[in-house]
Amino acid sequence: MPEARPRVWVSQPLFGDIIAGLDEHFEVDDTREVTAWSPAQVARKLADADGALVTLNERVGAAEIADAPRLRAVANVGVGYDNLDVAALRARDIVATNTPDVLTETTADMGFALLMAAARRITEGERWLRDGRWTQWSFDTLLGHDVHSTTLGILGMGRIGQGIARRGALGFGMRVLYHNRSRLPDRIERNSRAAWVDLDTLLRAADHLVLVLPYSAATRHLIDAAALAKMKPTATLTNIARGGLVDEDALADALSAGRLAAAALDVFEGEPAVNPRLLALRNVVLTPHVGSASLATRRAMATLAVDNLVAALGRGPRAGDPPTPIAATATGATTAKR
Ligand code: 8YV
Repeated sequence: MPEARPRVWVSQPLFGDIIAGLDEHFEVDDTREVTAWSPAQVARKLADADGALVTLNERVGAAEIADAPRLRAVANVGVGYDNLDVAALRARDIVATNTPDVLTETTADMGFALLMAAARRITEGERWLRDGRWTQWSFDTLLGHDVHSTTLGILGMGRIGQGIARRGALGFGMRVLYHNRSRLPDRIERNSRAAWVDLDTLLRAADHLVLVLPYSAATRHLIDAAALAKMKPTATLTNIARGGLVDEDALADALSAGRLAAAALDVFEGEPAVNPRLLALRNVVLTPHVGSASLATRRAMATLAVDNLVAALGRGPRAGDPPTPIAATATGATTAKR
């Protein structure tokens, strides 16, 4: 009897031609429409799967794998993996993989775009114009804050943080400071034109602060009222990492009281729901978690996730190639992982 092919579950529609690469190795249970799977539904899908390809929408933890005796690999489409309980997966010898590197430059582009949009009030200006409020050119319309020659602060100096640092230093003549739990080797600091400072100094010195650090229980609400109070009232805050890093009510307080000039948020604690206080503010740029959303990069992410699943389940021409396993030290306040 021929050996039964492993079964894999693909939790969301990705690119059909890329997901088709799974067909030659596996029985594929794919998903044709964007679906909000409940934890119980995720558990049911995993129950008879050997592997799964999931996105940030699906949490996979101890409860979801409790009745999944065959599960051997979970390939996350994304570099952030706070949706996976890596310890629970490891305890069951289930390989967990993510998609670093392929999204670095695209996500750094987006971080910089958001920083500029907040500093120069771009989306606010567009809304104002579309609302028909531009009736006369005036000298002081929508005065913003400079980006060039200012101090860029980066919190979490992984690959994406380094990409933002290079953009700031080389493209905009910015002084770049960063904070990371551990200081980076000299060579990386030199390449990024960035200097390590402690968190307090970073908050006080940055004209534009960008969050690019991993989210975990240890970093939840790292940017709270006390942290925001240390920032310059002329500063901007950009978050392209995970919404839970910021206490959104404290941010709304600071923005509405003029204690912070502007913010740009691509991620939200309860996404896709957005704190209504943020929606009501004019000095915050809001985008729907699209940091890595260029066509080329999303295709590269899907391809890498497929390759990871094939490799982790030991199939196909790449059988035995190492997948991209999630790093061994999965948590930590400001460890570079992105
Ligand atoms: C992904 C992201 O689109 O990579 C990440 O961590 O946040 C995004 O780039 C998302 O994870 C899709 O699952």
